[in-house]
Amino acid sequence: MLADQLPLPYNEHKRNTSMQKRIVAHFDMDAFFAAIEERDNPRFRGMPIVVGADPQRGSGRGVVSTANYAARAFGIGSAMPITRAWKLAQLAQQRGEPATIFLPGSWRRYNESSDRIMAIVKKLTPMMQQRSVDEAYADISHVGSTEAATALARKIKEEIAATEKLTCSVGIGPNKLVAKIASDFDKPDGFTIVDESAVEQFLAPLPVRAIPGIGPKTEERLKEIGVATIKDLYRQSENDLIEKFGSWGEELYRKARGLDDRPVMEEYVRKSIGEQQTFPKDVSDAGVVIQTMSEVVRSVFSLLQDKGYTGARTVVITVRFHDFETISSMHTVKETMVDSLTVEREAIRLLLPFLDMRRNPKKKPLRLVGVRLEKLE
Ligand code: TTP
Ligand code: MG
Repeated sequence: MLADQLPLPYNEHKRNTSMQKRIVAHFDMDAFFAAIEERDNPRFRGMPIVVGADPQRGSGRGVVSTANYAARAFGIGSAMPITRAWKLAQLAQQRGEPATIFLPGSWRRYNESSDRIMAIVKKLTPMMQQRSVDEAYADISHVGSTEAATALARKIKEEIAATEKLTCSVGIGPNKLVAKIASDFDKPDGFTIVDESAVEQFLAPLPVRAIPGIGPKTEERLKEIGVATIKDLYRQSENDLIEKFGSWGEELYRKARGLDDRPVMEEYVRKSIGEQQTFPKDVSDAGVVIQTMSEVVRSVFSLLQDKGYTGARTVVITVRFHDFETISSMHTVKETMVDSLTVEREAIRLLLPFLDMRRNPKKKPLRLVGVRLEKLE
């Protein structure tokens, strides 16, 4: 009865769980940005590639966006400081490995590729939800069996490979949680099917970090109570977990059992476009900061036009000080801003207080500025 009053996606979901077996697929592109670079630059094929900040021969700032699997073999990975990646690449080269190629990355190409991939998934499985630039869930319960789900997911994987010349890893499970863990299980180019009856067996030997949401902090705290694998986590009582982690403990208890009833649904995706720029050195000179902000705005605005938008109504600026304190400030205007100069003016107006006593009384140098445009038209 209550179900009748719930919004449609919940009704859908209720029906799926009560009348038929629920089957969810998760697709995750392999080394996405780096794979695109490898595809688009035949001379780089097979070589270790890192996409991210400029390493400046070891004195660069910023982080690795991603590395292909050849570079991961050297220990390089996402979010690592670029200086460390450079060092690891140097060490590998000294061991006789090939030189690693560092690339700045090109969001435009990555977005275009992402759009085409998502369109393929959507065409073949309308009940899909994009999770990030290179990941999507699809509820494919309607096919009725794990075998049929496997065939459909294979078809999607093959179509992505044929049209986009990129591989992805696929996970199939009774819900989003298990599907996601499964897609991660055998990367790259993997295809992992976990039937409802095999969930606990599949999860048991995996490290707790395999559960999305468990990062280094939770991992460390779980270690304190002797929990390293999902099997160890499974053995904890719900009360003990709640005592230690509060409501997060309750979730951990469910996750260890592979339980998850979040529906696959198209989220309201907030459309926004943004970029940021880390200074080569921390900057105190207001002129330099303003100049850089203008450049970032121009670049973001041209990206916006390339994506087919005419303008935006909201400007969000971000500043990061040398000590990593990061602050955003935003403004929404009544009339859509349809030229770069208007956006620039707004962005700089928002920026100025961070360059004087108003919001920067200690005169802290800046490390980074960024701009994001929202309410796109
Ligand atoms: P991921 O899917 O996390 O990573 P990946 O596709 O590079 O590698 P994997 O084979 O393990 O899936 O992220 C997708 C893209 O998002 C990635 O190619 C680059 C970008 N990204 C960042 O820019 N910074 C980050 O910290 C992470 C994790 C990803
Ligand atoms: Mg990926």
